[in-house]
Amino acid sequence: MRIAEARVIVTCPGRNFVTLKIVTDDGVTGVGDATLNGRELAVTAYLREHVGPALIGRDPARIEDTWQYLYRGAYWRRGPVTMTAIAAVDTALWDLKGKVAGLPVYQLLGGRSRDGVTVYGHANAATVDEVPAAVAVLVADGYRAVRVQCGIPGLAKTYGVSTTGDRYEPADAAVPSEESWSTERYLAHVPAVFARVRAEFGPGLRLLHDVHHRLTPIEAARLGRSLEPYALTWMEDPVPAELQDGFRLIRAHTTTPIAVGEVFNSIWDCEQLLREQLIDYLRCSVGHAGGITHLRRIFDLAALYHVRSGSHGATDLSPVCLAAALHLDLSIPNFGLQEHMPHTAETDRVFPHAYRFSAGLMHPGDEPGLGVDIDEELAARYPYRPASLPVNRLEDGTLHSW
Ligand code: GCO
Ligand code: MG
Repeated sequence: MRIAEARVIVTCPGRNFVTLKIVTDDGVTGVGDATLNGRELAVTAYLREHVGPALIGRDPARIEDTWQYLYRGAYWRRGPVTMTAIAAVDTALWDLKGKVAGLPVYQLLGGRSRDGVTVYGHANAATVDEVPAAVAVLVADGYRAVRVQCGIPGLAKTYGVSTTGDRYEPADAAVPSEESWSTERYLAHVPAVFARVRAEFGPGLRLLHDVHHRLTPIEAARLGRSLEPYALTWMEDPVPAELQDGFRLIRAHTTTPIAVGEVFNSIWDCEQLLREQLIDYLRCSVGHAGGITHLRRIFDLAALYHVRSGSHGATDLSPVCLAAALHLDLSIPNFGLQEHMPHTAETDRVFPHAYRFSAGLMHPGDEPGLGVDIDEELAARYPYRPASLPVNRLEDGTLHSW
């Protein structure tokens, strides 16, 4: 069996997705997610122009060899565009291998280590008074873990909180829209949000919060300490993670667990944070961190340091990525939590899938391969629409991390 075609499909059923479909000369197919939010066409071109032609005629069974071929073969290593493209190929080859073997991918990865994958949902509200109702909706749906984001008094827009009442989808304009930020207003506000949620929902519910890379290490240390009474499962991306030594400072001051990694794309981005035990959960995704092959390697390294997985699962990762994540989550020993932001009905129709949610847990299903596909005819009805992520400025106009 040989690879005969590597087709890149771009579609926008409400938001943009890039999907790679690998087809063999026997007609077997495999799919991989190649979506990089706000930079979709860069990965599309990388796949169409550089990766696709090199795949034709290769043996699809050689997943590891193909990974090494694309990683070492480019000479230019790492980076989100390259690693998302490699991830798409890798994911598609695992899907294909599962179909050839007649087994779901989690069986190829060693079988299941748990009954289901615990996922967390998003509760977003404009004001503290509206937070309990937003959390209650998720609890009623069966979620056992909830991420809470709340509007900040004095700021027009806040990360994670929709201003239209619709689902939160940050890539909202072709040219980046602008948001504003105040660390002072934020730090003064967040503890009250969690005080309220804990008081209303008691100790059993797992609570999470995403800082979205906006603080300095000492500010993050203060936030972590102020949240200790509310026993969060994690405080996510407290600081931009380029300066990894900075996490020592946060760690020295707080026992609030830390989750990092949704913008990481390689094991080398994680290595110091893991080796020095500076974090508790690793948020790398199948789609952005080199596929199932590389992410499993990353999670194996994490396991040595008591770090658990907490994979990114926002709506900009397609149902193909979510399916792949669930197979990995089900199989690895050091699974922690999986993010789950349900896709729109339009997206679910474009990507028919076997995975399911029940009582706070997800399961990838038992279809051979990943159990997800793309309906190409339907996908063609939703043409690509340019959409960028926002930028963020302090109240005096200084550009800040978004
Ligand atoms: C999360 C993330 C997302 C990102 C988005 C960017 O924790 O789910 O922070 O909300 O902002 O995926 O593309
Ligand atoms: Mg995040």
